[in-house]
Amino acid sequence: MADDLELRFERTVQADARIEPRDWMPDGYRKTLIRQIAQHAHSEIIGMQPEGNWISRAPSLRRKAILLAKVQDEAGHGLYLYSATETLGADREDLTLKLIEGRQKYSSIFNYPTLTFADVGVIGWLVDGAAICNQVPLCRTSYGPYARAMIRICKEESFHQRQGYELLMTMMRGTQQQRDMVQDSVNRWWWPALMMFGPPDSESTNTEQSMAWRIKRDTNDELRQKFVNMSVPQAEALGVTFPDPELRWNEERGQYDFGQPDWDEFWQVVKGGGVCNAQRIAHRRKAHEDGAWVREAAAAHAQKQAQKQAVKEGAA
Ligand code: FAQ
Repeated sequence: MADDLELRFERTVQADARIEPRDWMPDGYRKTLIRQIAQHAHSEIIGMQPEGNWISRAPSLRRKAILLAKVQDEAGHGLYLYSATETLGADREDLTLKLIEGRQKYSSIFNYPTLTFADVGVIGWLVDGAAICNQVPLCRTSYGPYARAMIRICKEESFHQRQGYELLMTMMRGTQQQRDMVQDSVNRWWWPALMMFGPPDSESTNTEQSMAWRIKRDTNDELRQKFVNMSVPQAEALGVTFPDPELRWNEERGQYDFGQPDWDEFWQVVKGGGVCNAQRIAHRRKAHEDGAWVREAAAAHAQKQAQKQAVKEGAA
């Protein structure tokens, strides 16, 4: 019986069909999905902070409205993803506690500060750009609810990327000071954006198994290369450069060669030692604590509704 279930699971995965919440799945598959989807959800929620920092100081009403909508979209992405973890038996409250107690990770990228408004554009272009590169293949991930959430998320991320690029094009057509702000921002975000794809394949602990289960469809290095290939022509069109002396077209490979990010810095940020880690978690913790009364009110309302329903059914 157990063998039959395992065989059916393997066949479904190999046929590129979807595993659904009520299907049998190996424990490791369930755990891996909860780990990855929860980290992804936490990233969307913590990822609201760096850009949220600029909502009250956006340079025009138009830019403020765009930024507000983008940050709200990220909240929505977090919620779709928490819902996907719930289909696997995870508890949202428990995941939130794991995040604020530092027991679950979120993307390293959100531990860097946003120093100027150009950072809003560069996050849209490079951070959402890297997210899209990573997430488009996840629309074909083997777990149905995650794959379906990713389709919607990718559509919205692609709008985010374009709004970032449009903001940067506007700044590049402005004054020399604005162009300098854009270049400075690109210099600060380029390497952290490359780190978003995770450690080099040789150091990645999860890739092999995740690819065998078709949760991940590409390795970290493959996606990083794709992102570099995609970003260089965009930088040229914009009129900025990337801070990498090793970056050059390799005719033989038909791809760009590029240098490696500082992996010691990456691990330090992942372990909580980045510039903004403590601030991001403290902010999330406060928002969670401040929202306790809303959750209590919602739970009390749900309980009351259930009681009313029970009385109604008893009377019928
Ligand atoms: N940061 O074995 P691997 C967004 C950890 S996009 C922190 O290679 P895996 C949109 C990894 O968890 C950002 N930790 O791991 C947005 C593992 O530790 P563990 C979120 C990282 O899972 C834009 C260890 O290192 N996107 O939010 C990072 O196979 C703008 C070894 O690594 C996703 O999460 C990192 N960068 O591959 C929002 C996409 N990289 O868990 C607002 C879905 C690795 O064993 C504004 N996730 N680690 O303790 C994935 O595709 C994968 O999980 C990877 C990592 C590619 C991130």
